[in-house]
Amino acid sequence: MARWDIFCSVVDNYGDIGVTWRLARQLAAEQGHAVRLWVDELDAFVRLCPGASTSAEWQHHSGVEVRQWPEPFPAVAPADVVIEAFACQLPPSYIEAMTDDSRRLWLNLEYLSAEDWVAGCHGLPSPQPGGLQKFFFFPGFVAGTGGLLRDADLLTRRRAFQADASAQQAFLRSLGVVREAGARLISLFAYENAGLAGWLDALAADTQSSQLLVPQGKVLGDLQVWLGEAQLAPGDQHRRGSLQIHVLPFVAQDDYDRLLWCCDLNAVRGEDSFIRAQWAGRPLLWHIYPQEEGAHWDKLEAFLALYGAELPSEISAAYAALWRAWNEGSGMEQAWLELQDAWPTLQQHAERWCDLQAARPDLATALEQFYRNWLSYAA
Ligand code: TRH
Repeated sequence: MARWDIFCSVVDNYGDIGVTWRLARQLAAEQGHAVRLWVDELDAFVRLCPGASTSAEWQHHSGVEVRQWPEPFPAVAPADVVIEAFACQLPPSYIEAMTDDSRRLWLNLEYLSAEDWVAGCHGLPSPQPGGLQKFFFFPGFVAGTGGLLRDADLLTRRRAFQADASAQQAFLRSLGVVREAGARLISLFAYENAGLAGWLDALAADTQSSQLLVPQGKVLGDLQVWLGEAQLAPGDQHRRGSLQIHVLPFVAQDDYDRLLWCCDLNAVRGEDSFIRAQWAGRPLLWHIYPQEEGAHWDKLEAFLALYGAELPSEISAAYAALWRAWNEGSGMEQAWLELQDAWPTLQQHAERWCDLQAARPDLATALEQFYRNWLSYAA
């Protein structure tokens, strides 16, 4: 057992804390490490872990010691492995204390990208003042990267749940949703998106009925406008043509997995929900986190190229067109209609893709291996 410190600065939204909280739990539960998760914004943490406190200096959940990251930073002994998530700046006093042991490993856990350059940068060292070295650890979809976060029993639990209609029904009922016979179930988690109206028009006019499940979040504003409603709240339901809309509360992180597992299509965003939708084994629609100067488009295209490589070319092109329309915020109606015959193929492909990714070491296992290699090198 080693001591691991993970530092999380909540920049925006829930992705930073979503990823680090998941990683911390996995390192504790599966690798048996003593994990401290330092968080500068506990409000975001509590949304994912509703039993937690927004103000406790320290608290324990799921085998992890969750610490408030205070300013000034207290004098603590640094852990054996130190992870700064997404290039957050470690406290200077902590860095200074890290110089006492050359076997300590310092990692910067980077954002996920399917771009080619990632494998070339994964694991590279960066010399730091005081004789320290920091290593870049990149998640990724291909050999030579750090892999994806995936709990050991995730796919077993997911498949058991998807094979159990009454468990799904009970879960959906707990959210106030009764599944209509023959309806397509879609979850919607996205940033503000001007493309929503066109998609909803298409769903409402469709011959097949759909139920759209929308947890509270940024996209509700566009939904309100489309519905012509002043204010939407969890529990609200609205019908327009073939489309039934259910507004849900923002659920705990494990329940969000169950929601994804129930649905035939998941619209997701950011980094963490994007990965969870892939593990759900169902088609997905990604609203990528927009970056300055459009840098996110390269990431989107890199993923589409990888994901679509084994699909028939016309289906891959139509699927990519839908993702581009969603991220451009226009053209959804047409892009959606052009994909209608492709769903059986996309469904099969989603499972195949999930299996392909699951055949690779997960991120926590890859981190553990990296640490062991480092120890043998540093010895
Ligand atoms: O919240 P996000 O938009 O976070 C983003 C991204 O991570 C992005 O890469 C990063 O740069 C930016 O923040 C700062 O999307 P993401 O990553 O999907 O995180 C959402 C988390 O919220 C994820 O862990 C799933 C969780 N979630 C719930 O627990 N319950 C819910 O009801 C919903 C909708 C999400």
